[in-house]
Amino acid sequence: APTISRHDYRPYPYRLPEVALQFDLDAAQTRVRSRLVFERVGDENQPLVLNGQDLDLESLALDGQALNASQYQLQDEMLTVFPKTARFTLEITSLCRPAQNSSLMGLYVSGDKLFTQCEAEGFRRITWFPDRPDVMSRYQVTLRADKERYPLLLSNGNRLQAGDLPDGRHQAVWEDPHPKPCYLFALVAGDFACREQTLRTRSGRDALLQIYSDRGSENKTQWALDCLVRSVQWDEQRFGLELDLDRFMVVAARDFNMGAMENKGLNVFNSAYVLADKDSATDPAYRAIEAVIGHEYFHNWTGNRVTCRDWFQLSLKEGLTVFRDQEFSADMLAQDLSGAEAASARAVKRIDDVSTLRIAQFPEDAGPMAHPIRPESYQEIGNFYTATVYEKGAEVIRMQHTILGEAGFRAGMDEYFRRHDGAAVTCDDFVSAMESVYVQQNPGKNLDVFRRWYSQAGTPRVKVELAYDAARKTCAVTLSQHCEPVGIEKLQSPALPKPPLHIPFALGLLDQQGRPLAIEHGGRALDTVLLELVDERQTWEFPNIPEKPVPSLLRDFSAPVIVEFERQDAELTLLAQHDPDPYARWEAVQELATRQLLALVRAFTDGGEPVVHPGLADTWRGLLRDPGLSAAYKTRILSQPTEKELLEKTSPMNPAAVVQAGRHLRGQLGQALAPLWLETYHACADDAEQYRPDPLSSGRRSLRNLCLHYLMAAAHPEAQALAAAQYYGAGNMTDRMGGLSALVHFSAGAPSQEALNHFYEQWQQDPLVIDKWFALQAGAPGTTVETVRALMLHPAFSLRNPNRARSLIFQFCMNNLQGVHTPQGYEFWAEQVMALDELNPEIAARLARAFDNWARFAAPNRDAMHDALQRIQRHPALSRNVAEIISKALK
Ligand code: B3K
Ligand code: ZN
Repeated sequence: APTISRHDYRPYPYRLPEVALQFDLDAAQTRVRSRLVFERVGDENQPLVLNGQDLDLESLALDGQALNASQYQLQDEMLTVFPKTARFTLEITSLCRPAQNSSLMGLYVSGDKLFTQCEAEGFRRITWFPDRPDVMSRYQVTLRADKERYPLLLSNGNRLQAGDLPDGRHQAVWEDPHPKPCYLFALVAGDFACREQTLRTRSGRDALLQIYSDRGSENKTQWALDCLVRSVQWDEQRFGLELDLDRFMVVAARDFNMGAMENKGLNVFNSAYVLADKDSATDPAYRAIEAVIGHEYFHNWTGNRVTCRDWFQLSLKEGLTVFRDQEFSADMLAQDLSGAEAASARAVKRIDDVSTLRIAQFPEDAGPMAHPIRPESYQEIGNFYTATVYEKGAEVIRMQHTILGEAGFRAGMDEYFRRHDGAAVTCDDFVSAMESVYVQQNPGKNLDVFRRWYSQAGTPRVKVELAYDAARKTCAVTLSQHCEPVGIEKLQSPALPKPPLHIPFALGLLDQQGRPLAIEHGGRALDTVLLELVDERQTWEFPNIPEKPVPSLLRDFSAPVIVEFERQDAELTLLAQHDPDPYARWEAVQELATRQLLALVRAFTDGGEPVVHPGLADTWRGLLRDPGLSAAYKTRILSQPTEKELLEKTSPMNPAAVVQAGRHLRGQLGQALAPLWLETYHACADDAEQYRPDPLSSGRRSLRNLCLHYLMAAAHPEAQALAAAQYYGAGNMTDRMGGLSALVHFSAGAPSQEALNHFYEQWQQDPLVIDKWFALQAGAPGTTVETVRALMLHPAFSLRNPNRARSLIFQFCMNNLQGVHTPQGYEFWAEQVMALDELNPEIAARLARAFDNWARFAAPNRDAMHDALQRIQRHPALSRNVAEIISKALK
């Protein structure tokens, strides 16, 4: 497949201000008539090139004159016509086949309904069109369909008219007043339940907010609607951004490739991010719904009002919108709190986001798919909806927020909208808007060095050196940065030296008793200073430091980097007890646990004695007892680093030893603190009937489930009975899953199987709950390829439903290290990638990335993974999506 390069961007030679579409909807065959009025921008005689995929062309007319086959070119998914005038009308009639479209891009069938997904390049599966984000048009859309089968016909904007047609058909006409690129187009047809409310926006307009779901699910949409209301209000309060529509619709779809899609005024959601009630959704699912509802709503300004010029700019909208949804979630957690309590509540969200970044993005940035947040090239854009573009992209926005401060960032956002509202722009345009504020704050400086974050891949390392001068009472802090070549950078020879980045590094200093020391910096005395590292190496000297300090580094994870600093466990223990920055305190505990786990990995690899340092249990005990810490925070700080994070730190990678080490430490910590786990378990019990998904009670539920896991890991005599009682007696899904997961993870055999059977019987009608049932088994320690193959034969399994495929196949291949890292595991994975690729290339390509890091494993695993990759590569009919992933992995 051809490689598309960022530098090859050329503006489209035509404007397309008005688009009229008419759909005769039918699952087997849908007829689309489009009427497009083009206006030439540049030189004469420029051919008009339209994209199309899996379409039949029925007719084509230019200014009312039918064109015959000699008057246009139709080849390689491109339709070319040769207009003679500067302004002309093109009328196209084409056919597409939704029922045969298993890719879930374009117009497709889910259950008995019709949905569209157009981002990034799905519109070309609906009709011939300039399928690129810099062509923005006003749409008028007429939908016609059988009235009984499709009683509800939705598209973007406002419904102008609706009425009956002959033969049991009906129609609806929609008009979207806002110009948009075609990737934001949507239509939905079918029978739905609706929950709605009107909301007065800050300028006093009434907007109708609606959540559509399958009939029978309407009792599960109140939370999503509440989240939508809070999203609208939050964007007004924090960013001064108001809803610009009379109605805002969210529709839940059972079959959906990603989380959700921000189509203008008509968001289509994976039902997993809409439906929730206490009996079927866990606390994290409630939080995820809040985040995704917020995310898609916030796109209305960051993405839709101001959109991307081309797909290389994807992080312009995604990084920024992830940052906004992260802040929204943090603000919701800290609602009604102040001071240290609010900071700690926000830190819980920050810790979760940093963990996601480290688990998903750091490995990506070190592997064959490494790319800058603004990629330089791609073969298939669908492969670049990555943790780098989204999560690292959000960190790059967050650094700008950190550097400018809240008020400065807000001023930069205001400037961004002032300059670019209604336009399709670049990442550079965003930084320039922020820079207009930065130069006011820092005369003579600019963000040139900062801009390199957009063009450099890899996770930078920041080395910290500390020199204390007891005589002068000064402390000198030296930071130096380094970033190894990654991915394709390594193939360039000679490897280009990577210039330094602009890294905001937040630092605190504690005395030897753990009390904060005031740091004099920039004429002020502060607990935390923000050092702006812009050179390869810089030193800052702080006066009046009375004793040798203990540094607290990269507070609040102020930059997406790896910190290198040599220090004793005792210093980490001090930070674990006293660091007033809740993120850095958590990080110190993670570092202690990681050191312990790596020592265990070495012991299990070399056959040494697996010794657990008693000091670690003491630290754990102190934290568990600390009355000043919230339950939600305790759950994070007392959780071991994940197997995946640990695996990244072994060389060569040794999954078996990593799994063994994790299990050993969990058992030891479980035993050492058994009475305290038990006491905390009971202390966290709530009246389950009073369920609310609020931060405090969900924090208690999460800590209670953590206690149960440690008790099970310790094989505590009461644990099994507690788990069973919790499972069978649960009053909400969080408690129920906690009990079931404890049984399935730690008690092989009858109790676990009985509970699983019971669970299936109870919940078989609810697909989202059955997804959890598959996922739990796919991730369980005893699960092998045989187990998974048997589960695939279960009548409830289907490869066609992405949620189901993710719950079983992805969960096993990507998260069950013990189960998958065998020759049979790799073979199974290759088989499933190829099977999925025939149905849904986008989903297949995600699974194809499971062993991106194969080259870092030891010999037998590495060779077997390599064989499996080659097997996929030899497959005769790979999609462009999977072909790109596999060829990069094998380079
Ligand atoms: N913008 C969508 C991405 C969908 C792309 C799928 N190929 C989801 C989101 O980030 O909000
Ligand atoms: Zn998004």
